[in-house]
Amino acid sequence: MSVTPKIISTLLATALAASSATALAAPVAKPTVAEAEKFLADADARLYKLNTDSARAGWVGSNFITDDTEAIASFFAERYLDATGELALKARRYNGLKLSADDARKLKLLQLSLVFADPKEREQYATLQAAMNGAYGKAKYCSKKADGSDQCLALGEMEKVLANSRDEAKLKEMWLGWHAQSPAYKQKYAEYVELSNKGAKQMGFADTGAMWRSLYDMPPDAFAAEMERLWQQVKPLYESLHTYTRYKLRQTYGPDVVPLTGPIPSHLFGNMWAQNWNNLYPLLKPASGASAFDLTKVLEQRKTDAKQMTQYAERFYTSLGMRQLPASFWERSLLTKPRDRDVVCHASAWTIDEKEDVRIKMCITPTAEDFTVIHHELGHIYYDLAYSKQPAFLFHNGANDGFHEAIGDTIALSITPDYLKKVGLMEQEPEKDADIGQLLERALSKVAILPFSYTVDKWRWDVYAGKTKPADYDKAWWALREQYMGVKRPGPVDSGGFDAGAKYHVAADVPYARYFLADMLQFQFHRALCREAGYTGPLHRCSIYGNAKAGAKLQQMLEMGTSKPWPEALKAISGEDKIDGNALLEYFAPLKTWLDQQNAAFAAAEKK
Ligand code: X8Z
Ligand code: ZN
Repeated sequence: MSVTPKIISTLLATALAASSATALAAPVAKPTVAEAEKFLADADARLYKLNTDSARAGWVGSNFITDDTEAIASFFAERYLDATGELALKARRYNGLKLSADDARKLKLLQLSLVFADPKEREQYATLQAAMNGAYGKAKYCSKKADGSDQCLALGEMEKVLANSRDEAKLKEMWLGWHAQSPAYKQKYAEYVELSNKGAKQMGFADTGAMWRSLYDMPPDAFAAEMERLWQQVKPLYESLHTYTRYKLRQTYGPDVVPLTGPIPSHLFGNMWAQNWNNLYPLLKPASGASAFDLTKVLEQRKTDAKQMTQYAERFYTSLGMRQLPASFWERSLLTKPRDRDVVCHASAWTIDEKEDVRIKMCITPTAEDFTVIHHELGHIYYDLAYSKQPAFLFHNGANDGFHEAIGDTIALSITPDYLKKVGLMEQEPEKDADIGQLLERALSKVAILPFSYTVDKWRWDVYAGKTKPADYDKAWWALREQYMGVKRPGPVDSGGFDAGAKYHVAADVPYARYFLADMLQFQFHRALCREAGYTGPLHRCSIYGNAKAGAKLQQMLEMGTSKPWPEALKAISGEDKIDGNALLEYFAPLKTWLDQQNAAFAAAEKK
């Protein structure tokens, strides 16, 4: 399933046609196993067909944002919702029958859907979703230049300033400029939340947040407790990184901008959402033990184009024994930002027909960050291709959504200096003492994101539960950012604001806990695949590039799709059956020791 329709199919569904409501009300005989089997086979075939139509329309809607394509995308999304809702209700009839394990799982998956009793509400829900997606893709910050002319900047341009500038006033302007766009669709979001909750309640969930938390083969409360357990495991590492970053930011921006205690202003982290601090590496790198190598510089100097960037990633997967990407991938993907039209640039992976027609949509630039993101996106694609062998469409999905997000990141953990040397991107011999620098750079994306990826949905769970009302959206958002991330808004918090909506996944209603889980899982996968490859050294130096044995192990799990509960998939690759932060902590252990030493020295110096 492609990223977008997958969300629709598993999470958001749907409508109850009036006719099926009537049919359900009539007394019916107890169904047989044979009837259930036929129902499931028919449902699978019907959803498969509708999914293809909806994926195609969604692709066009995100690639050419106009009122017409938005209407077409929402039309097909709605038809899909209609079917998933109807089938979710009908599926209840077969609960309690003695079915095969596969069929019992299909029956359960079918019932994880929204159900709209009123077709008008379903239509409104799909319309709002397409409209918010379009609004996010089109949003621009416009200001007057010195000569009086208007200058309008798209998100990508503002992100570039945040990544590279150290001019505090400029950073603040970009940050506030982007966050001034989302209030335009705040009202729509609030309405959408109400509708979505109605759909979740029809299906017996407390609200949409509870339905999201039910997607992990455990009760929703148990899932929330798991998330908290995982956060507590990794929190000390985050705190060490945050403390070290504070000292370095104080040196750069001064004590008036960066306080000694309390939250740090959010616009100083090199990223619009302060979720990835990679761009701060030049400020933060160790005085010794830092690699002089700069991948962005090499990619720029060589004028590496978007297709070549993608080919580097493809070659990693084929080195593991996986297939080449189909020719249609290269013909149909969008790899660069078009000059003449609005598109949703946020990277995504799609499968249109659940077979060979796979594509990505990404505005690739020659940077180290995009080099990683392209490996991430192809992870989705290779997962899609692998589980397309599952006969049932209902099993065409990741073991859970965290698995889907973790595959490409697992591969990207193997982008080590040795690997870059092997593929000719690094000319000199990799330094042997650059471990701390390398680990710090990784931590700036993998550790920095942890409280962010935990709390995006913590915020939404409360919004969907009705605990956070629209007038308090920003108050609650910033309370979480301050408490967990230690960052604050670079300006007053306003009851009319909608800062959460400045994040793609909120505007497009894509759940986010998946990235938190993926952060843990990718280190578990990496450790398991390195072991499979016979590697015994420190985890951060391991690259599985070219190792067919590790590739086969990964492929075997990918082919399972969502046919089994996720602990079985995790067992197949790692022997473990719990998502756990210990592999991540093991990977970063040398860095944790180093950070704590640095922080102790900084604290002593502050005291003097
Ligand atoms: O959205 C993404 C991917 C597409 S699934 C590019 N990521 C999250 C984000 O950008 O917020 C990857 C890491 C977190
Ligand atoms: Zn992804």
